[in-house]
Amino acid sequence: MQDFSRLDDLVQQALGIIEKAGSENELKELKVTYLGKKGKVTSYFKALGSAPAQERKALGQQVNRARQAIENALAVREEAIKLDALDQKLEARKVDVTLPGRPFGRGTVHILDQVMDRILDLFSGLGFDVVLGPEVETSWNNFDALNFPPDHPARDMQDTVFIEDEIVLRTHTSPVQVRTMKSRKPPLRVVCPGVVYRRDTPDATHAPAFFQVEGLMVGEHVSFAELKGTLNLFARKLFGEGDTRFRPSFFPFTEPSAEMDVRCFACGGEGCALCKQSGWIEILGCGMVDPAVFDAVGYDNEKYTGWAFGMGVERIAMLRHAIDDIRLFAENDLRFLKQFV
Ligand code: 2NM
Repeated sequence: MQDFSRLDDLVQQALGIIEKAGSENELKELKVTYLGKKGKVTSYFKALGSAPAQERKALGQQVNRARQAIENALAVREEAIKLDALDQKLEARKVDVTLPGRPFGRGTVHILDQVMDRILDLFSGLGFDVVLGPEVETSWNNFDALNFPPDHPARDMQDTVFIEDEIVLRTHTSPVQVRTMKSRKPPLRVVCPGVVYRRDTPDATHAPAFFQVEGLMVGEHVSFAELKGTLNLFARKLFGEGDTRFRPSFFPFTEPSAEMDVRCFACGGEGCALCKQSGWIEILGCGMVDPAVFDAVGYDNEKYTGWAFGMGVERIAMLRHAIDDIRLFAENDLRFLKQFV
């Protein structure tokens, strides 16, 4: 027979123990101890049957309150234990926001891209569109449309990489201009950057793949004076305020054709190793587009004239930065690349 007068003491004792429980497992055991089938509080429920009938209701309510109090205490303690565990977990992997960041190894823009970007920026500023095209080309786009005669030495397998009979790796970016002329009407101004391929044995000044920028302007009354004015402006922006000169030259796709030189920026024209004692440095080839090219792309060559130019980006970068071997650009040696940040 249970002594109901001791139930309150039992509850007080239980609350004290639950308060000090350190784990969820301990709580589970305490729940069994007090509220389980053979639990200490449960035994009071069992004893109600033999209590005097007139007291049974009040005693029943007392036991219910006891159970409720213990259930509440268990729930409160369980919540507290869970929060403690979370706190410990967070504390264990606390982030110290005052630590300096881990150094982030940043790359640098490749020197060829830097030079290319400057060249393209200058021409963009003059209203030229930047146009790209494929590196695998038809020989028609690469040679025929550009007025290369059928027996021209550049068409030889010695000089050009052939993919198939009439398919080549482009030897210049001029085929991009051919494509542009076939798809647009004059007037137009475009610059075409990209890789080109030639069958050369690599040495300090030759690479089998290198970068070019070519430019083309077509319209009515477009003259050699604009060619000179534009390219002079370009050379002064890139190489400084020195003189320039144009020497007669030859290209299949231009007539007349010229080679453009700038005053040697190393010696000022006195003569030195860089300019091979000439006082001048060659930077690009250019000329008035041959009417045969306009014929090939379907432009009226009585109505339209144009001029074009082409330059090797490696060569410009080598001159500007005193680099003496073209192979350095493709070797990915960070000691070389990091010099041009
Ligand atoms: C050069 C020199 C001179 C040139 C010509 C053309 C085209 F497609 F309009 F005919 N594109 N590029 C050209 C002219 C390229 O490179 C030394």
